[in-house]
Amino acid sequence: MQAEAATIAPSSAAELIRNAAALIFDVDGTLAETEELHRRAFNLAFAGHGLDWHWDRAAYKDLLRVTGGKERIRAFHTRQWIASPLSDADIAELHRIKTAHFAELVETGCCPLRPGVADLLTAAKARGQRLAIATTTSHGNIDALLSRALGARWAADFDAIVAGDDVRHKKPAPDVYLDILARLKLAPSDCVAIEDSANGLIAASRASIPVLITRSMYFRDDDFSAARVVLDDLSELDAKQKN
Ligand code: XBP
Ligand code: MG
Repeated sequence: MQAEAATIAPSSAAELIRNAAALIFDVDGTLAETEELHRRAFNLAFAGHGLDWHWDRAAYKDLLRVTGGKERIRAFHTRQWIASPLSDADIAELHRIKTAHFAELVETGCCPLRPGVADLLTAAKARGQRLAIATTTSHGNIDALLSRALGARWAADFDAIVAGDDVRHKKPAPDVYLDILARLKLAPSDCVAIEDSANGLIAASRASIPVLITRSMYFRDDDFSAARVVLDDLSELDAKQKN
């Protein structure tokens, strides 16, 4: 039985968001449901590389416990009983090809922002709140997704952006969140992290940042008991603000 979110009801979620000096957004699963595109991009890269690997949704759900695409490929490779040796350089090249496929898939427009995301970004900017991104994915993937969703000048609205390869340890380590706090020169309690996964919740919590969870496709049944609030998506905030 999963414990419910600890402290506040969704009705106070809007207040938690409004009172923060900065909102720190995760990307994959939070801003957009990108993991299906990542999964397709991995499979296209494997096929193009002559590997008979195919990650179906069940396999990918399990592999998503490993954060970082390169680390995920290595974890899968290690589990293969019979596998041709893959060096770190081989994996980096495979991941580069995967990232190119991901950008092509995003460009088709089939991965819009999740409900409530655009409205929250607009409302936060109007309130003078600062915006940041703390993610495991790459700067290239962030740019592909947000250029398509928010236009070419999307980055001008964000005060700090920290991606997976900017830090030594990816989520659930707190590195990306600690880096954001240092760049914003804010205390953790002045911020709210918006996440979708247990790894993201752990990472932000280790940086002492309160977390709002929006349930996503692959992490719906993760344990979010340490979150301040759990929503199905960010459009619930808008509904709460209207009451
Ligand atoms: C989710 C991840 C990433 C993506 C794949 O990142 O763990 O690894 O699954 O992207 P987030 P890469 O912290 O935004 O939820 O292949 O670029 O790693
Ligand atoms: Mg995520």
